[in-house]
This record gives sequence, C-alpha cells and structure tokens, in this order.
Amino acid sequence: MDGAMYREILANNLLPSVRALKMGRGCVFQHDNDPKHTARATKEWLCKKHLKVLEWPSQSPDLNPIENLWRELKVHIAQRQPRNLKDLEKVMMFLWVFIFLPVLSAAQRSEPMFSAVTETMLPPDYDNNPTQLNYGVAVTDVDNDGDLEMFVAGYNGPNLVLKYDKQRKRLVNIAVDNRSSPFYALRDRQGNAIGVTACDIDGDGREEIYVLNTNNAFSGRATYSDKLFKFRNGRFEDLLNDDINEHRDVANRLAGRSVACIDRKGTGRYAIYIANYASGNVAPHALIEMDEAASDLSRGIIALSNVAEQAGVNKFTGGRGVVVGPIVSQYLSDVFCDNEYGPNFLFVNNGDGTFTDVAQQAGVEDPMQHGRGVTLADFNRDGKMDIVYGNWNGPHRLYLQLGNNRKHRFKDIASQKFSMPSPVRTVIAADFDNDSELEVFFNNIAYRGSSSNRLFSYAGYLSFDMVIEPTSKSQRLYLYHIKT
Ligand SMILES: [Ca+2]
Ligand SMILES: [Ca+2]
Ligand SMILES: [Ca+2]
Ligand SMILES: [Ca+2]
Repeated sequence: MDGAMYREILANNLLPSVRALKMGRGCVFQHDNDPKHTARATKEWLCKKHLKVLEWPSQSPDLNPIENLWRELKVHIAQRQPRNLKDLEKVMMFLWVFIFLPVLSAAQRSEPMFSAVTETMLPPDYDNNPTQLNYGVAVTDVDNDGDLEMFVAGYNGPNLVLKYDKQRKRLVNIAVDNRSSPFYALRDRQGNAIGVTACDIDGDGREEIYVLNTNNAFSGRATYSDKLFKFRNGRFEDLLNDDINEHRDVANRLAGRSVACIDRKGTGRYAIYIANYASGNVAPHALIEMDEAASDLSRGIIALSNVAEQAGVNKFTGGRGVVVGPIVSQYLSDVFCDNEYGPNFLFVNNGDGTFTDVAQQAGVEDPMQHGRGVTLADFNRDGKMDIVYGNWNGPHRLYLQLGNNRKHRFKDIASQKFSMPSPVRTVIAADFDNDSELEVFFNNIAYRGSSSNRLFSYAGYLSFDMVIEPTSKSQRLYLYHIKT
C-alpha cells in the first residue's frame, strides 16, 4: 500500500463513516506514524477535509490494543501457510474460535476483581482498626440513623462498630473507649467474642445485637455469658443481665461457635439460634427468644427464654456453622447446621415453629466431615434454595436441592477443584462482579503454612478459581472494593 491508496481508503470509508455516525466537526482521527500516514500529500488531504488528527509521538510503539491481536493473527497464519482464500478463511475461523476467544476471555478474567482500599477507607490504627483477632461481623443500623454499620466481633480486643463517615470518606469506630458513649457497652473487651448477629427480638422495629462470647472456653461450659444488647435509656444495655432474666437463668454460659437470627413462627419477633459446642451432655444447641406472656413491653420488661427443647433443636454436637432461611419450606424459616464430629442438621420448620431434622433423608448429613463456614443461595435459579459450605481440610460441598415438597433431596455437585480440601473458615455466596451469576468465596486461614483464599464462578458449572491473596493470622481488618 502506498500513500495514494491510503488516501483513497480514507476518502471512501472515513468520510462516509464520520457522516453515518454523526460525529461532526469535533471528531479526532487516530493513526500512527507510518510513512504513508505522515506523507505530505496525506497531511494536506486531511487538512483540506477539516479532519483533526491525534498527535502521535515519533518512534512510539503502537498503543492500540487491537494491534497485539493482529500481530498474533499474522504469526499464526504464517505458521499455517494457507494456499488460497478459502484456506485463509478456514484458518481465521479456527484461530478465532480456539485461540483468540479463550485468550480474550482469560484476559478479562485476569483483571483483578477486587482492589484493596484498606489504606484509604480503614487505615490501621488503635481506635478504628486495631491489631487484633476479629471473629465475625453483623450488618445493622446500630445508631438508628437509617444507614447500616458493621458490628465486628473482637476476639482478643474490643468489638468494633464501623460507621461510614461521609465527610472523611472512610470508616470510623463509633464504639469508642469512653464510658459516656451510648455504644460503650458494645465494646465488651472481656467477652472474647466469636460471633455476632442482629435482629429485632421484641418487635419494636429496632434490631437488637447478640454477641456470642467464648472467654476462652471452646466446648461445654463457659465462664462468661453471651450478651444481648438492646438500645434502652439512651444507650445499649445487656438484656440477659436484667434481674428478670438472671432469675430465669436464660443467659447462654456455654461455648458456641455460630449464631443466627430466626423468625421461627413468622411473627416479626426473632429468636437467636446458638450453635453451641457440646462436651458430653453439656451445651446443646440453644434458641433464645422473648417470652411474650412474661414480658411487659410498656414497662420495658423483656423476659427471655431458651425454647430449644420445645422447638426440638436442643441437640448435642460440635456446633460450627448455622444458617437460616426458607431452605425447603415455602415461607417459614428452616435451619441448617454443619457440625464437627457428628452429622449435620437440616431442621425443617413444621409450620408452628417446631423443627424436625431431615438431614439424613435429604442426603446432607456428611457425617465424616467437619463443617465450617456455610451459606445459602439458589445457584441454578430454579426457585429452590441450595446449600454451600466448607469442611475443615475436607471436601467442600455444594448441595443443589432436587426434591419436591414431599421428599427433600440434595445432590453434591461440587467439582474436583471446588471441593479441594483447605483450612476453610468463612464461605460467602454473592454475585461479586454483577454478571448475574453467583460466585462462591472461600476464606482460608494460615494453618501449617499459608493458604490462598479462593473465588469460584458459578456459570452452570464450577470450574475456575482465582487466588485473591494468601491470608496469614489476621491482625487487622482488610477492606476490598469490587471493581465495576
Ligand atoms: Ca446507622
Ligand atoms: Ca427491637
Ligand atoms: Ca436451586
Ligand atoms: Ca457473578
């Protein structure tokens, strides 16, 4: 091709394109410093047609990414040496489908999905992001201003309440170390919290906060009670510490691992499900809720009861994970627990707030494995809730629900890669990248060496994983922003 031919191409294609696309006089034309582009005749022609040209640095490499693809194409075609036009077409089609499409989609995926924003949004410091072990988070409107905060369960330090400060564009801890703060009680340094959940237990429209404490006991009896915080008298106070509840001996002084809220009767008043870790016949699973008959809301008296026995969930096991939702029920909530040293529970709501364990019939007992993080989602969008959880250094599970209303059945469809054992803790299912397919995030901990977190896509099948970042023993909170 020479300059004249190039100008002919521009005349036949560029001007009609500018007109067809209604780009007008503001448009800027881009080409590189190839001699036929920079020839005086070409420059004059572009000037005469009033076309602005993007200035291009001399000796600069091609900046248009498509050029890389053209180069690859040339190399591959040269290797295959097509002898005629039909041959060339065949080679091009082959290259496009088997070489370039996979490369392009891989290139899109290799672009990190997350960016770290800890340094700007939650810089480590003593008050807001202290160096400590944190063991869980609940999202709730702690200060009742209509925006959500993050309540972080501090294990060897205070609990934190992280609120987004719009002026400073960062998260700040509003549970400050000051006795006059309405949030002071929430810090509860001595609790060694290992879990937290928030829901409205008395039906007044504001959520209470339940903190599961260990005080260094990991099975059986604990020396320090859990706390159930309600905003009352201008500050958060522990309901379990009220005289009436002390007399009823309702406080959970047992070692547990997970908590969840459940509106077991569909009344809008929630109960707290506590997955305790039994030692022999001490510490069955517990279910704490307001005893309406014994309470007097107008006088601020909230009597609590442990109703686990009457609800049929007071089982002894190594409780680890618990998740609540309409798993097999239409509207009411069921409960799934993945346990350690024992079969899992799938408590189906009998319709009256009592439960029957159907884990064995449903095929989700998994009795030889030790469950950890668990979550619910409808992965295949068939309207039936599916269950995904991690087993400690054992195969991870993705149970798709198959059964009908009369017979509950689940099938583990985890691929080899997905199920690969790891020292897993938390499992999250969400559409992280907004492509309307769910991803599953496995948070692994450093255990006898480092271990990467993993993120799996669910696109009809589970196949590729993506290393986010190896985690070491956590020392402060890290915050990631999902790129959009
Ligand atoms: Ca708030
Ligand atoms: Ca409430
Ligand atoms: Ca499903
Ligand atoms: Ca997605």
